[in-house]
Amino acid sequence: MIIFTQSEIKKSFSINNNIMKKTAILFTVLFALVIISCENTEGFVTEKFTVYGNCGMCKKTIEGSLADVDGISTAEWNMSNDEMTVFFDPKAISLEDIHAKIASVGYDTEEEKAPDEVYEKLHSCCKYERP
Ligand SMILES: [Cu+2]
Repeated sequence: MIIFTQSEIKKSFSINNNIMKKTAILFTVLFALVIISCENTEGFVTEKFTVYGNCGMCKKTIEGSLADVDGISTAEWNMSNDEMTVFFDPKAISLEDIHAKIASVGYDTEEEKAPDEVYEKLHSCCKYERP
């Protein structure tokens, strides 16, 4: 027969209690991190405009020009109709700057023409018909 002394029982309870507390703290921290990592997109706007291009490689380059840019949440280019959709914070980046960034990697937008020398360096299958 196993006999626990009162102090042993107390000890085992307090260890359990400690583990529970630690678990609770861990979950609180994880929950807070999840909330913090959710981007606050208050004030963001969606703009749609034309970007000229051809293929999936163009898509990668066009969308890549706006990846990891401060203030831009999502950027998607539709290969079938040349339509660009950008969800961004106009307080952090202007629409003109967005056009300029796309043009800088070789793609003409309806507002901004890409530099000829950058366009010339595009892969042959990506040399879209310039507007
Ligand atoms: Cu292409």
